[in-house]
Amino acid sequence: MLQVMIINGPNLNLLGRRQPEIYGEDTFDDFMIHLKGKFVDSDVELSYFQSNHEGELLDKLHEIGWSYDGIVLNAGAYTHTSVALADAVAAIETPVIEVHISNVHKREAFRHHSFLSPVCEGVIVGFGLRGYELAVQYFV
Ligand code: CA2
Repeated sequence: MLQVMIINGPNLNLLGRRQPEIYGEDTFDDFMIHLKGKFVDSDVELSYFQSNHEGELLDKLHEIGWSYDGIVLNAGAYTHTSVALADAVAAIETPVIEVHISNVHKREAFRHHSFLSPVCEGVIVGFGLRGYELAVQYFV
């Protein structure tokens, strides 16, 4: 059974509660039920972790980065600021797909740069929550 973890960074716990015009109307917990249903016949176990704290995101990458088969990472605003997260993604063995719900390239210039993209296996932006499904599909 493949082990794939979705990791969300800061403020993504607010999904479905604020700014639905950018991030949609679904909470992530509701979306996880939908996503698990999509892969029910696949040989994959999906798990989910969210934190607003950079150090906790680093700890989770270190914890699973040598045992899981895939990581789907939306590091939120840390994408644009965190050398530490980029170093962790580069250090671990598990391949990481970077996902963004919104098309960051259509937004403010500070969202156009990602410290993570150069160390990720691939990048999916702008497809809403569907991007997480596309990323999991890559690992299955
Ligand atoms: O588009 C994405 O997925 C982002 O990673 C979301 C981050 C943003 O800083 C990145 O530039 C792009 C922000 C997450 C905030 O999520 C919210 C969700 C609902 C309501 C308010 C914020």
